[in-house]
Amino acid sequence: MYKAFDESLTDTAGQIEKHFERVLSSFDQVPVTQAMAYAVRGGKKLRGFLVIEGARLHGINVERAIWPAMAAEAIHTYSLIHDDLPCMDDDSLRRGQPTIHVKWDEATAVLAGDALQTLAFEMVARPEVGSADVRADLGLSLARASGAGGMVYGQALDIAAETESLSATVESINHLQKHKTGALIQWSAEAGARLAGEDPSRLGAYSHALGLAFQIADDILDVEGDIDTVGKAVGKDADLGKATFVSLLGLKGARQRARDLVAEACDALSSYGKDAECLRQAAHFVILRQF
Ligand code: GRG
Repeated sequence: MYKAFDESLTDTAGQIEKHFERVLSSFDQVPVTQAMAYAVRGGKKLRGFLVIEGARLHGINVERAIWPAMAAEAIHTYSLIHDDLPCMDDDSLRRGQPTIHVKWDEATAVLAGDALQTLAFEMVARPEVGSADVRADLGLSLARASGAGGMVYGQALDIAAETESLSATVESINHLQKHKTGALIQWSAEAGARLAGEDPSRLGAYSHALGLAFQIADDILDVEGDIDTVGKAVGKDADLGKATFVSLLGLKGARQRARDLVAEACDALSSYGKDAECLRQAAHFVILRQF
């Protein structure tokens, strides 16, 4: 059932990795650039896939879409590197491999994250991406999605919530996750419409629901997944006494909410018809994934 999506996701991941190799090999090969190349390897590349698939829906070819796809993955990878640092989640394993501060050191991890963040803005500003208006729109929206009103805000709320789990509600977790993981997923899905200079609201509605379903699936994996398959430590939320969709809704309730969100995401694509089948399959994949 998920063949078209599976093939497409694998193919996209390969193309994104190849482009990263090309771009990163143009820098002096020092620990920070080696750490960047190591960090962008592996992972599902779901955000890059959303950019390329959303672009295809709007008639934009992969030669243009690959740059914002790399931007989404560069911001995502920077967030993972910094999130794994001892001052944040303190993780030693990511994608089944040692994290950057473990394989190199903390300074290299901070700098590799910083440089991936700035690389993302270089990627959307490249002339191959489109007109100056399109590039400015992509850069502005990416800054908003990833910065103090987006992902960083969500991360700050998450850190604060570690000490305030008693007051957490489904609404407050929705708000936190909408920013922490949702904002970049939403930017990724909307980028294709932005590349075409078109209204991103249908892809926005799709990815808003998708982002929340993704996070619920992540909370479920933290409870039910095993370290070898997930590729990172599991059971951390419960150990820290953190409020999650699972702790608030229970496993059954969280699964049902995720299924409802997937249905909502698919409904938002109805006007695209059959062309959006791959994005619908992506929504189903997000809650069935094991890693
Ligand atoms: C440090 C500014 C800053 C932000 C960090 C998103 C985030 C904010 C931290 C990541 C922590 C985390 C594990 C969140 C759960 C959701 C998530 C982003 C999972 C990992 O994403 P996948 O499954 O990873 O897409 P791959 O490895 O496939 O790329």
